[in-house]
Order: sequence, then structure tokens, then C-alpha cells
Amino acid sequence: MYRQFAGEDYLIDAKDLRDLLNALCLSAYGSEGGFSLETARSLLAMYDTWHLGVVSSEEASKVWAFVKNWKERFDRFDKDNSRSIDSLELRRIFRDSGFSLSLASSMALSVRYGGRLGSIGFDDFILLVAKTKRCYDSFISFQANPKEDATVNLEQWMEAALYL
Ligand SMILES: [Ca+2]
Repeated sequence: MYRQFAGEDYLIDAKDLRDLLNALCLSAYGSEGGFSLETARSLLAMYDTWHLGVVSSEEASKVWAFVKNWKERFDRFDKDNSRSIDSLELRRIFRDSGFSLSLASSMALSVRYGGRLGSIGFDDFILLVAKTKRCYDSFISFQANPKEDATVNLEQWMEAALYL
């Protein structure tokens, strides 16, 4: 299926990735993921180290593994079966994944992606975890030593933050 969506150049851009992930969700879960182009862009950015706007089939399969992993958490922590994640469920998900997120950060994410009611649907959920992971990984890449603050100049910060 990856080849089919990659086209003749064997590379997968954000639009290809969106269509591929929706098709994979349909085949795995019986319903499309409802992924937006913006979510596909952020998923692609996680593996697009050199900012080329494309990923390989192998990288696309890693994106799919990432989506499956977080879909499992989304389903498991959506205790009220609302098909959406509220701020409390979001904090539990991050805690379960071993990713410590401050109360202020998780509240900001809830409002940013879930509106005033903090109700986050699946597509926005995947978008926010992709951006959060990329944001975290960017910081790590600027750290000289683990557990220390990172040193980053304005140009590096802008490039990293604008490609989340
Ligand atoms: Ca819920």
C-alpha cells in the first residue's frame, strides 16, 4: 500500500501521507482516521530531519506505527466513550506514556486543540501528540548534556518551532 501512495518517485509527501493513513485506518479499524492535511504535515515533520517535505516508505511505516500506538491510548483512555479526550484524560494519557507534561502545558494543549470545552477529537489528538513529541525532541537535540538546559540561538529556535 505504501508504494501505491508514494507514486513514481517512491517518496511520500504530506498529502500522500494523509491519504495513506486514512486508507490504513479504514483497512485496520473499518473507519477512516479523518486525518487532516495539517496532521499529516506534523506527522511527516517528525521524521523529515532535513526539511525536505517528504518521507520514505520506511519512515511512513514508522508514522503508521506511531498513529496505531496513540490510537490505542486514545481508545483506552476515552473512558466515557465520547470519542474525544478531555483535559483529565489527556493528562492520564501522557502520564501512562511516561511523558511528563506539566499541568500548565496540558491545560494549554486542551484549550488549543479542544476549544473552550477542552474536547479533543482523534485527528486533533494525533496532531497534538505529533507536535508535542517533535517539540520535545527538538529540545533534546539542543541539549549538550541530558537533564541540563538547552542552548539555542534565535535562528535555530525559529527553524525548529516553525516546522512542528
Ligand atoms: Ca472522553
